Amino acid sequence: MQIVVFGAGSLGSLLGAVLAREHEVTLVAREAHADAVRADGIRLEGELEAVVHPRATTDGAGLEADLAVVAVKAFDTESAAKTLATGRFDAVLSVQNGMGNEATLAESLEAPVLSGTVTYGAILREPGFVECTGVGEITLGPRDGGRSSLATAVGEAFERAGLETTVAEDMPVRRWRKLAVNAGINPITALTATENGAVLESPANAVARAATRETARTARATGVSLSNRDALEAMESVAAETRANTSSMAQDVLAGRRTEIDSISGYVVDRAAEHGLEVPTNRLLADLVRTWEREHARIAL
Ligand code: KPL
Repeated sequence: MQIVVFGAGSLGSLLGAVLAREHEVTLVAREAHADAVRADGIRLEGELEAVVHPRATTDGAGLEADLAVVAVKAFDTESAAKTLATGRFDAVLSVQNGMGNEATLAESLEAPVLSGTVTYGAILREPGFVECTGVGEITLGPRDGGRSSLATAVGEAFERAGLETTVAEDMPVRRWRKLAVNAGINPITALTATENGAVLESPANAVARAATRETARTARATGVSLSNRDALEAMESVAAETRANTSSMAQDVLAGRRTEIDSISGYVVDRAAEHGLEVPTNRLLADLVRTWEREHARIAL
């Protein structure tokens, strides 16, 4: 299968490297990373090991492939969608954090947009070098739920490359469950510069649980059946399984980069407001991370 991976940060580079063991992969990456990949390939270390030689480019315009995997930060989705629209793909799969990305992609693209969640851990250590900090699972399917032969074909292609993949018919609830996990773990670990396991300990645990419960309540208000217990179990089991990992938002803060707070806690606040719900913990966490961004993030907001 020909696959373009759009956005070669930590997760995109990990997926691109693993997929390149079996498929013809092109990475759309920043200049230093693309140069390193063209010169020496990608070195994958940690829980998965390989050296692979995918194509790499900084210019995502006009590309054609069977599949585009979108792994850009949530706030870059709109511009990625415009660039992707200049190319041709049979399917597009978003593996991004946060909510609303698939809808943004679908507005600009004719190809069917699949939704994905990923629990693999990754850190891009330097251009051309990505560490797998945890083998997890990819779940993918049609963004509105149900079956599709396209999702099955993508799932099989991922499995052939050695990625643990489940094809699901209930992506809306899975996306909200992932959002509840991210709302519980990401802002707290970013604000306190701790690893994921910190949210299992007092006093952070009570805050993480409150943010997770509020997210589940908001999901139910939008018509998605996610119980508090299901969301809390998911948040705490991911935190336990990835105890020693640095969340993507904590990585962003440590690197002085803009975070995905708007599409995680900010998304919960906005959807809750539409349904007349108060979500004070998500509101506070969003406000604090945005305060950090205004003072420290190196890019213009
Ligand atoms: O998705 C994640 C992230 O870091 O963004 C979690 C689930 C928290 C794993 O680190």
